[in-house]
Amino acid sequence: MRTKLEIRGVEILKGYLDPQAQADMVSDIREVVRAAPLFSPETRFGKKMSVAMTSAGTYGWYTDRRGYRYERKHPSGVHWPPIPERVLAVWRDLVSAERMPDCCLVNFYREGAKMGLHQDRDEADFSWPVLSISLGDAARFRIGSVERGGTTESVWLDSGDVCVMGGEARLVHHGIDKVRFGSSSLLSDGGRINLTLRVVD
Ligand code: MD6
Ligand code: FE
Repeated sequence: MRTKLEIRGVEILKGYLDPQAQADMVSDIREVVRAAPLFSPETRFGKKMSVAMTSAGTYGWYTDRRGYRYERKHPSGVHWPPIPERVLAVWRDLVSAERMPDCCLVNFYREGAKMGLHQDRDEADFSWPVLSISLGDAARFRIGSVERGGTTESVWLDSGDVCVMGGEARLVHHGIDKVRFGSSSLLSDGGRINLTLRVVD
């Protein structure tokens, strides 16, 4: 069942994708990963991220000691594959049919992976929301404020949930505390995929 939740201006659409739509999207992502293999980059502080990632679209998000940025090519030198049509359809339905996202970042969480509190602010234009799609194991998503520090609230994101971070909430701090590894049967070897769609420039 689809239900809607709002936490600190972040919209969470529980159960947006039904199980068949989730499985179809996983096969789309497997194709993206075949063209642009997952890698675990280093943060600008030189620490290897626990999350593995890749991207689709005109730009891919990238990080190393030179900092966080968008790149037109995968580290192997190939262009990022196109954003799958079924992924774009979610954006079209919930954000806009006029402006498509430039980047679909694919984050893959293996056992023990997490993501610290951060803001999505490497884009040139914050007037567009960031939309995320969760697939596979459940994860505890923490939401803070636009400013650093202060209190936070958390919510469990399950497979098929979609999250829209726009308007006043576009720059709130957020992160993944932990993944309940093996809680979903969508991915045969367990783990969690999160897709984030952004307008970059
Ligand atoms: C994740 N998500 O769910 C990490 N960013 O694995 C994000 O960092 C995120 O879910 C911007 C908007 C929505 C998100
Ligand atoms: Fe983020």
